[in-house]
Amino acid sequence: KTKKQNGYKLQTLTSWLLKQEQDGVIESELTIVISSISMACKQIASLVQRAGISKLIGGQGAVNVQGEDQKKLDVVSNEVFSNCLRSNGRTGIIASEEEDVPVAVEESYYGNYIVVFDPLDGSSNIDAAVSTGSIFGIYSPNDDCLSLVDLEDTTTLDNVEQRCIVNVCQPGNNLLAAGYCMYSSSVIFVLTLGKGVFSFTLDPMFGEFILTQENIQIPKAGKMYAFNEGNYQLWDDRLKEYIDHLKEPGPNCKPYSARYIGSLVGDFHRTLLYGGIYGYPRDKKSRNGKLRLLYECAPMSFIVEQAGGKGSDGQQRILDIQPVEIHQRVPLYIGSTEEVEKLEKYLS
Ligand code: AHM
Ligand code: MG
Repeated sequence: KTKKQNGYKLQTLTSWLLKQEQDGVIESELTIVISSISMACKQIASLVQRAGISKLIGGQGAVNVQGEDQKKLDVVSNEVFSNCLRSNGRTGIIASEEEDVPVAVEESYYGNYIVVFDPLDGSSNIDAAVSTGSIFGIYSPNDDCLSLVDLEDTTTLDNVEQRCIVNVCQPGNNLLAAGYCMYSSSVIFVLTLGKGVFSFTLDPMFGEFILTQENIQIPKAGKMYAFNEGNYQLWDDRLKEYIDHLKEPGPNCKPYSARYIGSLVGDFHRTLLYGGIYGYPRDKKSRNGKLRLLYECAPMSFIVEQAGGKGSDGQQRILDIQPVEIHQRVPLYIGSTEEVEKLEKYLS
């Protein structure tokens, strides 16, 4: 009887966060930051779902019925994310893929947390209604960094801007929380507070994220690989050998299956649930790969490690890398522990 009753008990993201707060996993202030992010994700989900229809009313580069310029969805998503974070009163600095430099939140609303995010990753998929996602990471301000900056020194960069850059450039090891929201056949919000990985599905009937998976563990190994093989000829020979091995693993072994959406959130989410490996390597043209350390690779690596997997640049743990600039790129290999370790052996 009790079991059946529990089956009907839906837990929302809000009530789950409050429980984490009660259990001492997070501070109440962080709950507010995460709630505002989930609010931004709900708004972006609705924008993404209506993308085709909005285009009919006024295409990009065109003027809509109110006479406003129609903006690209990634620009609008950035505004939605920034506005939610600026108005929560708990965020101090925000850094986005869409902004050249991190920005300080206006003093009246100033808080302590630093939020890094990619508001709409994989947006080239939008026109075909293929999965996209938002990615975020949350840090507390780094006091060591603050003391490095002479706030009286106006001869270098603008003070505020410099303070922001120094504060944001933290290794993934310092992350307090990270997550993503996938806009796909379902809208799924995946979150870690450094104690396991939890997933919430947006219930379109109630407009609430409902807890659907607790303590997600990535399979130790998995026979799916997700790389953009169109770049094969530009890759290092050792990487080519690794990929060739996946296709021809030996006489009695089945080859791996290729799966590639070209949308990090979607490719990562599948890898998290089914196991395998996702990779965006460096190549002859892009010496550091394509993906950004701060708001793509580090949050995803924090999540994968919390699920028992690995995130690597081929040599070292992504979370150990100290960023030197905001939009720094790094090669990324992420997924099941055994698969990432196998790749590291090939590259070493
Ligand atoms: P974006 O931040 O400009 O959207 O680019 C990131 C995306 C990832 O979602 C995806 O994994 C990758 O770029 C795909 O790149 P490619 O088309 O080179 O395979
Ligand atoms: Mg991106």
